[in-house]
Amino acid sequence: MIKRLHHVGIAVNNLEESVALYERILGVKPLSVEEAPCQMVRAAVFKVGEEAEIELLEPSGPDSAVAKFLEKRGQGIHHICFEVDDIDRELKAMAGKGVELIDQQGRPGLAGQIGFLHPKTTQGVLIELVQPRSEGE
Ligand code: CMX
Repeated sequence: MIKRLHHVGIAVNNLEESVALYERILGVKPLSVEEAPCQMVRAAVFKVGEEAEIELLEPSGPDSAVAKFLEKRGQGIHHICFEVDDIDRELKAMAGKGVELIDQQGRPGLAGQIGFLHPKTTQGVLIELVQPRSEGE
């Protein structure tokens, strides 16, 4: 089951500059700034109200998905992410609905177990699903 919009991922060239901009826009400091080697990014996460987050993503290597995106399209919205209760079940369900999967199964990501749907079958929008880590994980 899809539970809510979890976050919007934004590709940026310079994390420090973008963090300063979003601090001014949102009026809060980021919850975290961290390396995610598995995704080849440095990421800053801001809470937006009670429900959703903004994830600023700076590539940490030239061959990363975010580096390729920046090269082709420049800075901007990179993906949207929905929270699900069971990542493997939801990925399977999406495949059953004819949506092409990038990840056949959940894998570790910034926010928990994640999986991506291919933008070519979602009208040009990269969609991530996340099953957040449970407390203490
Ligand atoms: N949103 C929409 N379309 C995108 C896209 C994005 N974020 N990234 C790439 N595309 C499009 C490209 O524009 C291109 O379209 P055209 O064929 O019409 O030109 C097509 O997808 C292929 O793009 P590409 O540059 O050749 O890139 P790849 O095929 O090598 O990879 C993708 C594209 C989406 C499969 C790859 O970026 C991927 O696997 N993404 C998932 C992982 C990811 O993005 N990780 C970073 C996020 C980190 C995090 O949040 O934790």
